[in-house]
Amino acid sequence: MSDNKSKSDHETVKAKQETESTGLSRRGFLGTSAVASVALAGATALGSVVFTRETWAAAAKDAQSKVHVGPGDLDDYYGFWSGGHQGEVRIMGIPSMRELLRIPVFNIDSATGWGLTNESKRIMGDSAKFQNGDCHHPHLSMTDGKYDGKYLFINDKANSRVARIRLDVMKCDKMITVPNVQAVHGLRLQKMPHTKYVFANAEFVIPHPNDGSTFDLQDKNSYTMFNAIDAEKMEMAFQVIVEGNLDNTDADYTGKYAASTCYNSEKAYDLGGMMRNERDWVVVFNIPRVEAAIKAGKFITLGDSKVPVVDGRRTEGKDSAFTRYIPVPKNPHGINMSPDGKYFIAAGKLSPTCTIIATAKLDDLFDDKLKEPRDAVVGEPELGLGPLHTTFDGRGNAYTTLFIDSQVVKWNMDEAVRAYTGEKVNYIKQKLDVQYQPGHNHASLTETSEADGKWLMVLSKFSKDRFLPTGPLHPENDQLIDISGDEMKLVHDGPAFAEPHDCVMARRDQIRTKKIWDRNDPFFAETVAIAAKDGIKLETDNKVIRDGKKVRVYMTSMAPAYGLPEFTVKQGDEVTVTITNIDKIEDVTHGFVMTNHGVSMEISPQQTASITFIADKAGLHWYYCSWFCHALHMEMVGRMLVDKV
Ligand code: CUK
Ligand code: CUA
Ligand code: CA
Repeated sequence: MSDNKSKSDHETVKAKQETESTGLSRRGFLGTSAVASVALAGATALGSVVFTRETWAAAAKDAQSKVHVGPGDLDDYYGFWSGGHQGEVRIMGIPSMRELLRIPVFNIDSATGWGLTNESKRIMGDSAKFQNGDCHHPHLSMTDGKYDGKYLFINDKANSRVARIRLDVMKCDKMITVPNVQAVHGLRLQKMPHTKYVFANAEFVIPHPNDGSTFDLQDKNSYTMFNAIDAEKMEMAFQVIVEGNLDNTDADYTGKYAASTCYNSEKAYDLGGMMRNERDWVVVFNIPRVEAAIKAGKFITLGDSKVPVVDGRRTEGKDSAFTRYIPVPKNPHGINMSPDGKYFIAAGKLSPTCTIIATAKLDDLFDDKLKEPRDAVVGEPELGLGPLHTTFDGRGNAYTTLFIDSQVVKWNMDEAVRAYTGEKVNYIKQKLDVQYQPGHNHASLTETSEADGKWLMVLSKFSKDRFLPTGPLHPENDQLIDISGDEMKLVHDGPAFAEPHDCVMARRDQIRTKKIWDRNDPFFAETVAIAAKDGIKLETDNKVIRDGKKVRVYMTSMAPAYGLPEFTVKQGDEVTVTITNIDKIEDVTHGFVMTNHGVSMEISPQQTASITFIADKAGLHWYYCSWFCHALHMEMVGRMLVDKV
């Protein structure tokens, strides 16, 4: 982190910029007596102004009317939030900030049976053995740089996975583990001409092969890889070996380039080592060149994996065909493509700057027509302390979170580019305090060509005093800011459970969901195929099929009764209960819980769901419907008799 001297210099610059740009310094506004320092546990003292809850409540009153979505009214935007190390995706209504639904992905979910049902276990594949995940980056598929309403993709850092959610039914339908890497972190999608690839950064450097023979990260066989996944097939497309490590990523509006930040160019294993170099870099990937090499058979594979791998490292100081490394101040974090397609913007984190890389210079960069890679940089605005992520309003402004300053700074991109050439121009438009320590921020439609500059979400990592105390563990604070006018206005505090790293917002007309399931939906097609082999017609049959020690119980459900009020099995049998909900009425979801067996699942209208368990306890066991479906929902029950053997 910067030393005291450079920090105080920076503070002066900051205060000056505020006064010049907005004519209203927040210090001046509050009076110096209100200025206090807030210490962040275990970190630097923060030069932040403390607002009281009362001040904020008064200031927010007018703005609050904007977020009020009355009973029965609908929100304008869908928000998709990552659940962080909680492992799920959450659907929010914006601007009301009402939580609409949760989509279990990398977690086990008791309500829907995700991770318990056979359908979800098939989707999770080999990784179904893991009961945790750590998702950061939810992103929506695009056609022509606009959301197409098909899929949401999300990473799992904890177990190196990428999952896909179908937006028509809001269920995870594919999940893959990225081979030969550890910790899939940054994830972004190809925007043009459509989302053919999901780009996913593996963060940590590991030895290859990772067979226990070495701990050494400096060896040339220790590296990490940039990964491209075929978005439609959800299979690995290719991997690119890189120098250093990889953090965040984004893609451009031509479909040609992706760029990632690297904070550990040192390939170090500890904090001091990772901060040793004055500069790390942004690595730019030339996707058509990678594709051409693979097509020409110029690739390797690693271990058991058949995924084509190309080497994007330098050899004897010379860049590979596939990559260019652009030095940026040490330990950058977020990277974001502006909606006009002009700039990749890398956030400085340890540097108070963002680095602006012009996409117009990338062809020359790869054709070696620039004197040096830094010539692709067209701006490096000084913004404040701890810049982490940037988002855009589609009117030429960028909004960068300042983790250490606990602020969002609004700045003008073209003015920052002009300032870099020496012109006297103040690109800082406003700084707004947020509560507290923001990570990602995200403006409505910001990562599409339709960025509309209406709402800004700021995902604050600390909530401290903003909510009723909840013990040592606090919620995060997702703050909604109105950016439709010249000035940013905070309008809502939204407590969130651990830990939404990132979110996206789509216009409500861009998401088209099904009201009930199609009987031929692929989500449960394999279960339907098994039933067909048993000669079962799922919509009408209620039958028990014995197959050695395996028993398959088929029944329907229709409010308020199961097709089978009882069935009998033998102790030790492996029982699969398959239920088809023949209700056709929207919203009439049934459940199935076998008491004292760890069995629970959702069966929505026209869905088939199945779950397998061992009937290891002789006796009578009640099963019941867990989703309130009818006035006689409590009576929607049945009994399993397990014969003692
Ligand atoms: S990361 Cu968490 S605040 Cu995973 Cu996108 Cu920056
Ligand atoms: Cu069926 Cu409750
Ligand atoms: Ca570093």
